[in-house]
Amino acid sequence: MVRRSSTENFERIEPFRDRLQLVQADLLDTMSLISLLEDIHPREVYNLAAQSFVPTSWKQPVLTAQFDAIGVTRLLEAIRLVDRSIRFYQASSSEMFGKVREVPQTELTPFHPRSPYGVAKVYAHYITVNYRESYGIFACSGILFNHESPRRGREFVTRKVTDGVARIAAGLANELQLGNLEAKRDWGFAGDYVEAMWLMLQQPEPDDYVVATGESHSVGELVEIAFRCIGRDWRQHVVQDPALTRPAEVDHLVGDAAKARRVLGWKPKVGFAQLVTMMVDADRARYGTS
Ligand code: F7E
Repeated sequence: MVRRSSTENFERIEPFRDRLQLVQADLLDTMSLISLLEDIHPREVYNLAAQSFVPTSWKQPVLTAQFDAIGVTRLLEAIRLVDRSIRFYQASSSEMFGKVREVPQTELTPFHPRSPYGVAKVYAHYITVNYRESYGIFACSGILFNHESPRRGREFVTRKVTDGVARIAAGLANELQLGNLEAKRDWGFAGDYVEAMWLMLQQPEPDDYVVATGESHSVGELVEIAFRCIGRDWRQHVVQDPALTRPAEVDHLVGDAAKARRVLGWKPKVGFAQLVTMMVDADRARYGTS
């Protein structure tokens, strides 16, 4: 499902466009969701739609809530009205843990979101749980820690770094501006995480799961590994820009995916250094310098 736009923005799904049927509807328009479910009759719905860039959520907090929080209620209402047997996956986020109450974070760790994005995702998580408990809908909330790949948007830190490194290697830039280098994240490979999403909807009972690698690294470590891939010292190129720091930061996230491992039989296959290298290689290939 995609939103209508006068200019298409399908770059990241281009390689498999011929295997997809794209249909139009909008999370801001309940009737469009109802019509779509009636037309398609899906067995499973994966809600990955969101205003997902955390800094923008301070600039557009109401729109973020409309998409990321109320939009989920609209979709669940559409499922309730059209066909309660549709299985539903909600893309919940480790940003819900925010100022963490315990390390590592599990399905039972209390939430303390630090951005309008995180707050909206907490609402979306609980409305998913509530439609499961109220109407018996097979609704699952996957609490996914940061997941990355060469298809990641260039504004997120992993891709910003790997794209920046590839541009420097190609002689197109000399400097990379970043914000907080101390923040730590549990970064995994998106391909592994999508498998966990699918597994959640194949179980006999709906439930909520943390999906994470259990390892955390700082933005500084990410930068160091990425620059090492092109044989450069990051200190010669990285400039810190205070404008890129956030009004309230999430300092340290690390997840415990023991439940996903036990119940779903899931475990990540791609490690952190391998992920960064994969992303640098893909960006270097784009600039023709690999
Ligand atoms: O920031 C720091 C920044 O924007 C990661 C989304 O998919 O994962 C993502 O949220 C860290 C933060 O992702 C820059 O301050 C330093 O501490 O890549 P990010 P995120 O905010 O963790 C979660 C699970 C989601 O659900 C979200 O939708 O990196 N950082 N310097 C920077 N971040 C950015 N973007 N740009 C910098 O220049």
